[in-house]
Amino acid sequence: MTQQTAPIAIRERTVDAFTREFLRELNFGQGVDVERSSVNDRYLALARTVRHYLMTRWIETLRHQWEHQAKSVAYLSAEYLLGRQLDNALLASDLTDIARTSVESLGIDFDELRDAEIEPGLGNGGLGRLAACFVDSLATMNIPAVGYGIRYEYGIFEQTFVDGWQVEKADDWLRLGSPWEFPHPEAAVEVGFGGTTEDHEVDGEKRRRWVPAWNVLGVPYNYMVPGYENGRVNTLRLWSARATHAFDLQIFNSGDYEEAVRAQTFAENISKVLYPEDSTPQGKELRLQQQYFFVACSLRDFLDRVLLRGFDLHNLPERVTFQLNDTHPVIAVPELMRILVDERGWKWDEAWAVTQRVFAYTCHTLLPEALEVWSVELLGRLLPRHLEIIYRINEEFLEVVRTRWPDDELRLRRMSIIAEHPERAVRMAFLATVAGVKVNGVAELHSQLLRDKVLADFAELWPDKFTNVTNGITPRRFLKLANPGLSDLITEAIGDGWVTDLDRLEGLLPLADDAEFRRRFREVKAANKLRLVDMLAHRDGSTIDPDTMLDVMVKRLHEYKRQMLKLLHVISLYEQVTRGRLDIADVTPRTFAFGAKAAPGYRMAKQIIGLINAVGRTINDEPALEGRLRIVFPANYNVTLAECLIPAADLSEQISLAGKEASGTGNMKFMLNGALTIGTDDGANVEIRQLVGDDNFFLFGLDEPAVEKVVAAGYRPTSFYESIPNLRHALDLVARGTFSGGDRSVFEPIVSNLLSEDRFLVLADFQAYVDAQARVDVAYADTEGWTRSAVINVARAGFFSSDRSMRDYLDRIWHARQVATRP
Ligand code: B1N
Repeated sequence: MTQQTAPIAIRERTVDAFTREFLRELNFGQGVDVERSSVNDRYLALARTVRHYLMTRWIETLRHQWEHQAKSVAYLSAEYLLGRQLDNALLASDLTDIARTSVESLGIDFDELRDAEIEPGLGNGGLGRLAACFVDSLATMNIPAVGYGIRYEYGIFEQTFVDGWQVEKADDWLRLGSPWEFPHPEAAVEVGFGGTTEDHEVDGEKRRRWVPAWNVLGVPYNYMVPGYENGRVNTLRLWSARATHAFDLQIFNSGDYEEAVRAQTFAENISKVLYPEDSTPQGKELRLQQQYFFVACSLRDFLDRVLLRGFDLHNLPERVTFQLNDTHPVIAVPELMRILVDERGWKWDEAWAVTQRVFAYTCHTLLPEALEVWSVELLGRLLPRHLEIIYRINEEFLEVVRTRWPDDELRLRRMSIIAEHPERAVRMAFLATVAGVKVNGVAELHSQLLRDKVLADFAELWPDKFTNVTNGITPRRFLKLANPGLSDLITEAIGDGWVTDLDRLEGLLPLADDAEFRRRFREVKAANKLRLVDMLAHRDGSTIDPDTMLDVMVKRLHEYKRQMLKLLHVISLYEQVTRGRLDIADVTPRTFAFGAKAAPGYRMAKQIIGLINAVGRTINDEPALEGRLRIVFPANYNVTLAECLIPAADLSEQISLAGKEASGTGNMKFMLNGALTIGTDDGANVEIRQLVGDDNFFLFGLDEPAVEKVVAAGYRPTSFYESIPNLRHALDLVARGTFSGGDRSVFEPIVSNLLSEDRFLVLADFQAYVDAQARVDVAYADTEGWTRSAVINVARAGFFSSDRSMRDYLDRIWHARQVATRP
């Protein structure tokens, strides 16, 4: 290669220079002048202008990474729930003020441009948002890292309500153009599917190889991941599927035009749409295609890069850790084996020794139905060579088990990577555990339960393999961007170091006792509520009263998260007031906010959404409750809405059944923004409570051992129905059709489920929850005491920075080092 030239100089950071660049983008990029430009023209021009400022840094980062060949982290994730990019790019490059002044000097409304951005919703919920927080932290901490994933053409569906029922609309997020991506068709890679395996000879040696039946092209799209004011820009590389030309032509030449088009459609379907299942993946063929597609592209991409430098792949563990974000990318394990053994002719043991040292696995669940398995039939059809490799990995693994525990057939069957019932299937979590250097859970309790229950046999075999890394959230997006009022107040009090060193929030602790600080803290909260009122009015036409307590439950709809528990509490209040058993004057005025998408095929979840909206219609129309109790359920909860809703919240609902929520990350976002939590001893709630203390957290409900006991003893929900009158009255109201125009059948499945099975012990925890809500009311009535607790929550939230999570991954799993971009 010839000598490298320096990237063009960083652009002048002045309003004039910015304006020139912006106008140039409008004129030459969009082909319009200012007067005739649409909001979208202006948004695109603004985005591209900001992009230019980051470009030099990006090129420098890449060059530096190339020159130093330091150990990198390759984060493999099927989901990245990024949220809007413009604000974050402006923040990272410290251009917000310049951009605003510039755009406004042209008579353009800056905020209107920010609002024009459609957020890339390439994830379902917590798992995808976590990946987005992690890449932000890695860039901010100067860690050489690349995120790999899928560029879905349609992200998480847009939720609408029709008569209160969820109706999904396709999320065509690319429709107005996407200024943040850089396609690289010239760097496309080919991925095979289907076909057969066979023996062949290379230099007199017998080898196995895979002969795929068809190929698909993976086109990389690069996205900038700017670090916060540190001059570093990492890369997120998302793959888009295309048909290979060779393949098209072959069929086309045979005269079968329709078949050629069909093949094209097949290929492009692979990255067409995100599966909208959170926590409970369906074993769909296309999903496995997606997983293999992005993982094969990513491995090839990474290996090609290091090989260009004449790198010896035997040293791969010194060069990279592939972090597996849940089991979705686990097919990477047999893929790497295939590359090393089949393509490069390595001995099996040699290849396994390397493979075992480059992967690490993060588990995100405890629900048995969420553990991915792929039927042997499907795997064998789609990836026949990979199935053979998995069989061999399993054979050798079971030998290890046999040596350790001779004559323990039961254990062998329990631990086998291949399940035999109800059908032969590959247990991806087991494969990941066998192959990974480390296996981590995402909160202390979760990691403990992984060791003790879900993966207990493996923990007995390899105790040192298991570790914990508690999740985190990026303070850049979830405090600095989302809550400018609180950010400014904090910075005024303790300086701005907290943005990259969140433990500094501890400095706020003494201010919890400072009446003037508390007053200003409340002022910020009140202003955030007004901002929310405004947003909801524009977005959904809904009205809320900013003078009431804002009690929020936002997260995916799942029975284990127990939106029903909160709803029963609301129904019970309504029932007691309208029946005259409770004086409305004694009820703390509250706005109950819900936000939740249900997986389109999850019927019970959709029923619950229908019920929340139905109850909302009834109580919001009830004159006796006017100004006191109200439900709001804005449709299409997403990152953008979270950024407005969370800073306004007073009370954070984290009420999953203990032992079911792996971690939760919404809980951390509320805490960081000064909401108090009502919650069970579950996931990261446990750690939140330890940090803020019992006086500043409303704990209720069964803990995990108690849940186990209740279930083991034969849980009978009816006993609670019978013995708790308020619970009975609330459920009866639903059963009688009060919220469905007298039609009893509409919500019957919810009622009968709660009364017969109630898998997640809603009824068992009802009374404890209601009692805890009474404690909330008492605490809220003491305004100064409440604010004090809220400040303590913020002050103690430093631990939940995703920067800390990254440090833990570095120390416990990756052992990569920070590398300054500029020496
Ligand atoms: O991952 C989050 C945790 O904070 C949550 O507690 C956990 O529920 C969530 C299949 C998942 N676990 N599993 C998924 C997502 C999509 C999918 O197709 C499973 N999401 C979680 C971050 O650790």
